[in-house]
Amino acid sequence: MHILIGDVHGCLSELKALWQQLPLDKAHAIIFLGDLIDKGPDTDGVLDFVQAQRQHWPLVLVRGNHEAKALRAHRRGAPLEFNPTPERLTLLEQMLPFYVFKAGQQRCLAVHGGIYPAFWRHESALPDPETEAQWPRRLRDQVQRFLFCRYVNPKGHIVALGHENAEDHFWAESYAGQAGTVFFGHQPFLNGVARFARAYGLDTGCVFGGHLSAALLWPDGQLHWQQVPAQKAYAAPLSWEAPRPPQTL
Ligand SMILES: [Mn+2]
Repeated sequence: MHILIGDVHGCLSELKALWQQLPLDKAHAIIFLGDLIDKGPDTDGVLDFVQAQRQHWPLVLVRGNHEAKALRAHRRGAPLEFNPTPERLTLLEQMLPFYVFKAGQQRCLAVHGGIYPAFWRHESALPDPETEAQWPRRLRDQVQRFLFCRYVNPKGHIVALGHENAEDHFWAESYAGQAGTVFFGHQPFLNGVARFARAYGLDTGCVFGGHLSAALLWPDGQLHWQQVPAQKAYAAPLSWEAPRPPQTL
């Protein structure tokens, strides 16, 4: 089984509560979809908790835009929303740009934001995420956009935050399944897990007072959900985070 967990954003109490409900087993991969950090009450605690659990369980950490931003900020000496100990920075640096896996016969992709349609104009397949350091610059730039992907224009390019127009759409609405079934975070869906034809949005806005959600994906393709309500709204959503509700199934 694969267990996928949406954006934690420093919500340590909710993460610990969710953890209690998961069928933890060394044979089950647990995949975090990125944005473990920032906005919420205890990023330090979340990073230390994840680091500790990594010693016991097979964890996969997918990078979010907040982790990418924090690493960039740290490199130029800017302050972060958490105390950047060497252990916490190493954890962030080891996060993958995305993760490809198989659930039975089903091809799946775990990614923080999503895949914009124009990506497939240059590439026929996803590269190996483990070799990111050796990718050409162009490919790294293209994949970096997966971490930020929300709305796309009719040409399939990502629309800058707050600049969505009527002709633009949420990427998952038109995703044709080129990389298999996608599990993603990044876009908060406060009414619960978002189901698209070939993609599931697992950021259910815990830090905004929603839920922390996990998907339990069985090898036969069955999907179950585990959710923990937020103890409170720790942050207010920025207006651009829900420009208009994407069209889910
Ligand atoms: Mn994000």
